[in-house]
Order: sequence, then structure tokens, then C-alpha cells
Amino acid sequence: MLTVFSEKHALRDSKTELYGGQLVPPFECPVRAEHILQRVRDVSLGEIIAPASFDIDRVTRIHDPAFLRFLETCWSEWAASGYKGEAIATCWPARGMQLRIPDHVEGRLGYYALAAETAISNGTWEAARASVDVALTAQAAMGDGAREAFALCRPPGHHAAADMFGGYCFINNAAVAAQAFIDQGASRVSLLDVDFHHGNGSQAIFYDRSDVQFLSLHGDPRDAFPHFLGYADETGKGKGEGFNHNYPMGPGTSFKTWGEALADACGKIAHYAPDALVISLGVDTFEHDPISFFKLASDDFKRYGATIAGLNLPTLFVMEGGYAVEEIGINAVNVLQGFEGR
Ligand code: OKP
Ligand code: ZN
Repeated sequence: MLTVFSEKHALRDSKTELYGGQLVPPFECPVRAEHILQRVRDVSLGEIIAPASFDIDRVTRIHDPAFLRFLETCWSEWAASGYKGEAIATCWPARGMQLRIPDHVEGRLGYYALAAETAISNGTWEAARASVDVALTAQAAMGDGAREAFALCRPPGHHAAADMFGGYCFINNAAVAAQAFIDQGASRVSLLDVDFHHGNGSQAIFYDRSDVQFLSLHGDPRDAFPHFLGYADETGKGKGEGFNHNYPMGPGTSFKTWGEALADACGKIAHYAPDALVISLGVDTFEHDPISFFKLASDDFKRYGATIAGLNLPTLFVMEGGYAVEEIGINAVNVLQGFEGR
């Protein structure tokens, strides 16, 4: 399987994450991508290529141009305003307030942020831009005939909505890739999100559409980030009614339970009969993940890779989360090897 990887991921290297009331070194850190790349090499998964540069038009198919300009200019404006730390949102357009975009960078941070853990720092925009190029390059390889590809994206993307960043995400790589399949003639695309966290951004982006089916297996939002989306009764709206499927699961969920949800989701994908399948591949479902509560073992990732292969669809894997950094390479590549029947 082809892997696409950009060295520029390392430009996303913020020093602070607001976690448990403290500023800690971010869980979403550069070594994550290096370990996955090393594992891809160690098992000889296949060719590894650098991304091409795609026009911003590909990204504005999904994201609001003003939001992208905000991401691009936020750090320099923040630094110019004299703040000493990284750019972290501290106020929001909460219930009963105005949804107007302020002028001051602090106000715009609150307008565009969906959570406060994610600090914007120097290089964040460049890394996010490279990450979506990775996804689009892998998608293009499939347009050129590849049956499957691995976009080793970093930073991740599935929490990013049309005009919101947060949950370590800035540009929704998987959504931009799914849209590229549609723009190149696909009638239907399925986006299956197996990251531990609900893919609120992806869901919101495609919620009123029938041409992209969204399915997510995740920690129940009553107990897990992003807390305010991801319930089972969210089924789509308008034309999108019936094309959104959430599988929230509680603390301690085993591979048996998780695998049953995956089998159900695969049944829905098979029935939908898409032209392409995009997987938001987070491996924070791992039993030793430091911020999650599912109980998948490393071998389970191989098993479910094989289940996904059983759909027999052109499949694009887009890297999302996973914070047990020592095992992240084994777990992520196990999915890909399981998919390949290895
Ligand atoms: C990004 B991705 C846990 C707080 C979690 C943010 C998690 C973002 C996950 N107590 N904060 O989906 O892996
Ligand atoms: Zn996650």
C-alpha cells in the first residue's frame, strides 16, 4: 500500500495543551507521525512519497475561506498583540450572545474555536496545509488507479468543521478527500470514522447530504470529548436524513462490542454501495491510550483491518488520533496490514 507523508508535519509543534486545568505538553505531538512512518518502513508496507501541493480551492470546497484566513494569520496577529504564550481561546459566543465575528484576534479565536485545548502556534497553518496535501495526494493516487492508500496526516482533521478548529484539528483532511472523490465523479462516498472520538466536524460537514454517508464509532459523548455531538439519534437532516450513523459506546468497551458495531456499520456501507471508502483512522481506541477508554489490543487492529477489506471497496486511510506514542506505529500499521491480509 502506498503511504503519503510530509516532513512538514513537524511544523505543528505547539508547546501547550490546556488539560485538566494545567498547560501540559500536547498529546498530539510530532513523534506520533515519526513512529508511524518508522513502522511503515519496518514492515515494508510499500512506497512512501511526499505530497504534491494542491490549490486552496480544494480546501474551500469544505471550509469557509474566512476561517482559513483566520488560521493563516492567527499566530502572527496573536504574537503582534504582545501575548507571551500560544494562542488559546478563552471566550465564546455562548447561548444568548451574538454570532458576529469580532476584530480582535482574541475574539476571532473564540468565534472559530470549538474547544480550548488546542493552541495555535508558529507553523501550525503550514503543517495543517501540508496535512491536507497528504490526504489529497493519496486520494489522487487512487484516482490514478490505486485500490488503497494511506495518508499519514498530521495534524489530524476530523473535529474540524467548515468554520471551526479544535480537538487538535484545523483542516478536515478526510472531508476534503471525500469531497475530491465526489468532484472527480464518484456518486457516493462512505466516510467511516474509527477514531475513539466522535468526528463532529465530518458529521457536521456532511449532515445534510446524501452523497457522503458518515458513520462513527466512538466514546459516548456523555463521557467523552467532544461531548456535544455524537449521539445515536443524530441521523442526518433534509436530504441527508438516514445517511448519518453514530455508534456511541461507554467506558471499558471491549473489542467484541466494538467489533459488533463495526460489523453493523459495514453492513450499512455495503447497502449504500459507495464508489469509495474513506477511513478516519484513529488508533486511540487502544487499551493503553492515555486519554481514551476503549479496550482494543494491538492484534485487534489487524482483525478489524481485515473486516474493512471485506467490503472490497477502493479505500483511503486518513490518519487521525492515537496518543499511546510507543505503540501508535504498530497499531496504525496493523490496521493496514490486516486490510492487506498480511
Ligand atoms: C483528537 B482526536 C480528555 C480531553 C480530550 C481533546 C481530545 C482531542 C482528540 N479529557 N481533549 O480525535 O484524536
Ligand atoms: Zn481521537
